Amino acid sequence: MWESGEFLNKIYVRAVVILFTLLTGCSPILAQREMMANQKPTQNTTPTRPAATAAVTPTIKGTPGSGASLIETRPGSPHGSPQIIHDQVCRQTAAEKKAPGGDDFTTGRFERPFDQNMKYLPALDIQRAELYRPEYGWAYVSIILEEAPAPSPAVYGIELDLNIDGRGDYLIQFPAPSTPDWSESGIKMWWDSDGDVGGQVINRSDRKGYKGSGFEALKIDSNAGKNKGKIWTRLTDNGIQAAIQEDLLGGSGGKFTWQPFSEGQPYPSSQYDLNDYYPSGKAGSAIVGDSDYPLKELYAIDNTCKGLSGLTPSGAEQGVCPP
Ligand SMILES: [Ca+2]
Ligand SMILES: [Ca+2]
Ligand SMILES: [Ca+2]
Ligand SMILES: [Ca+2]
Repeated sequence: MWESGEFLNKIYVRAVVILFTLLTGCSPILAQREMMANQKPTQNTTPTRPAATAAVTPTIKGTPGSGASLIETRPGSPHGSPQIIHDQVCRQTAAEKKAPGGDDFTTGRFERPFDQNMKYLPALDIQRAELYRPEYGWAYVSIILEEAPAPSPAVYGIELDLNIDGRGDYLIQFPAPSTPDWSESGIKMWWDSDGDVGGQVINRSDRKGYKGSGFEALKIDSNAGKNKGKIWTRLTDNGIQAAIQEDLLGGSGGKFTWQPFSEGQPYPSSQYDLNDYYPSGKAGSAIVGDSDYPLKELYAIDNTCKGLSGLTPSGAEQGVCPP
């Protein structure tokens, strides 16, 4: 649970906002959805919006009632067919100190499992990610790597966009778990409370740089005992599986995008989106022939495209994996 004072305060503020919304008939979220619904399905347009839009507010449901709920309080094992995201791997081109492709700084797609000397880091190289949503209150994300995950300070994680506006809402970070049993060691979840992640130009690098707060609110910090029980991790073959309570994702019918990542050392959550914070020349590039090659300040990082869950793509969603 959130701290009760903070939680009550949020309830009060939300109640006032909802009352105001009902009175005025003006809902920023609805307006946003309508705007998305009315967008023509063009792939390459990138709307420019002010830095701050309505932030998604974390919602927390009450503890399952006695005997009335199927929600399990501990994760189990996923079943059913996962949604799969395939990612570029760099093993074949590692000797040439380059990524074969899949690195596009402008759109925030990183394929940089290399150190600053362009030495290959297979423990950071994501080859596949999977999302299972088998009900019973949990979603499961698997990150499969070219090699067993690296120990701390490396972190792995998932960026979540809960209203699919291109601005990440939650940033989940965890170290490689030490065993195949579910544990909660070192798990953090950051929230962008003021909606400025993504900068001035959503889903694209901001040419003038980024001065915002990124993900600034720490909502889950398992080692400090803050909001435990909601995210767990375990070691799998060459990878990590995370279990996320679906309450955090809008429930079993929740719609969101999910983007797994790996980082050799955690980039501060305040620097997200990283392709807004770092100018391309300072970030460097993993693509030979690119004028920014080799990697400079933004290195030892990999991510996938954004998977869309809970709805069929209309073509209007930007920055998501191709259907
Ligand atoms: Ca990769
Ligand atoms: Ca968002
Ligand atoms: Ca941006
Ligand atoms: Ca922020």
